[in-house]
Amino acid sequence: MTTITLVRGDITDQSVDAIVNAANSSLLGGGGVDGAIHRRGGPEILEDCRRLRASHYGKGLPTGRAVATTAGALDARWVIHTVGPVFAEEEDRSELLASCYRESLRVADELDARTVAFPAVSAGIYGWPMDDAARIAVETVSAARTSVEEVRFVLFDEQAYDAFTRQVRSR
Ligand code: AR6
Repeated sequence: MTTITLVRGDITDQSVDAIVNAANSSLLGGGGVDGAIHRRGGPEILEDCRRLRASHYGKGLPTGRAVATTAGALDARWVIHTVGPVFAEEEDRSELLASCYRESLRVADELDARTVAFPAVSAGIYGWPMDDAARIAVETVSAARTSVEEVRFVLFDEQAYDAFTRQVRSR
């Protein structure tokens, strides 16, 4: 059984086995949670990302996939980078967003990670409406077959925290 916990705060403050990053396919960093993770985790994370690009992801990590690197100076063993879809009115990309959670948990299982912190993937710069992002996140994690014992959603602001709380309560 995986326990879902909700925390309001900064994901880079978390002490867990793996911290999930809402990255982009370049794996070379960006703004939002990605920027915060690289700033706080230090240059080792970017070095690992560069190595992964060179060895496997020259064309970029595809949307919906996930890959692990060191967590550098963060209080975690790994950062799992996943690439969320950009929200689009004209196309339903929910399955790609669900895939981010499933793939991140699959990578976590490969690493034997037992505690995993997730941000609200795609719900910032990528524009996904928070309520729907929260629904997909909670539904997908609840349905996942994984050995991860705790999935901790770390929500940066009250709106995100409230959206995730409603989803967890309605289950
Ligand atoms: N801890 C927890 N949540 C955070 C933090 C933090 N330190 N900082 C922001 N959030 P975003 P995306 C929240 O934009 O939408 C980057 O440039 C934020 O409030 O980080 O998947 C990447 O390189 C929001 O609720 O990720 C990509 O290019 C959620 O995390 C692009 O942004 C996700 O917001 C990815 O966009």
